Amino acid sequence: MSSKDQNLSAKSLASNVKLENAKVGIVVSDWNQEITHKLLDGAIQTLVKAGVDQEKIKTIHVPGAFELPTGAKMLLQSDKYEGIICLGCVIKGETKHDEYINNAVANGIMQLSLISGKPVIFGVLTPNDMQQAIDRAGGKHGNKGDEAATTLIEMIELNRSLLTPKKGIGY
Ligand code: INI
Repeated sequence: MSSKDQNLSAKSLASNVKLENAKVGIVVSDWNQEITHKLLDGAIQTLVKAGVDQEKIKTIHVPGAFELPTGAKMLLQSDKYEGIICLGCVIKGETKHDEYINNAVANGIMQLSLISGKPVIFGVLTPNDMQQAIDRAGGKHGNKGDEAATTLIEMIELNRSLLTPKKGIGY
């Protein structure tokens, strides 16, 4: 189903996952902040709803989406967080600027996640125009920040389930 017909937060709203005792980081880009701060609100709301203590959510701000991977790396280096959400909004312009930023950010976030072994979630909108961004930041297509938080919760749960030694398994 294309996003044209889909509320992208439907999955998040249906989720009953609970996450106890988690410390998580959020990196938010302040470029297009009328959008990205709505993504931030959605992410925090979903984390809190899932049982994450608001005081255990560390939010840092970076100037633009291009700086998201560096911000995420700074949080990961502190070794305090089980996972990170990166939030941004890169709106298509007249040049290919957006493509360079989006590719670099997606690659940077994936590399960080693979190298750290921790979830680093790509919560970056890549719309063609401001209306598409509004639709995905609490508008008719839901809130991508909410969706990113649900993905983080599921990935932390998965990581915990694999790290916790199970009785009777000798390896
Ligand atoms: N950063 C964004 O997050 N969104 C944009 O739409 C955007 N545009 O359009 O240029 C943008 N540019 C800034 C970029 O992310 C870096 O902050 C800048 O290039 C400095 O490294």
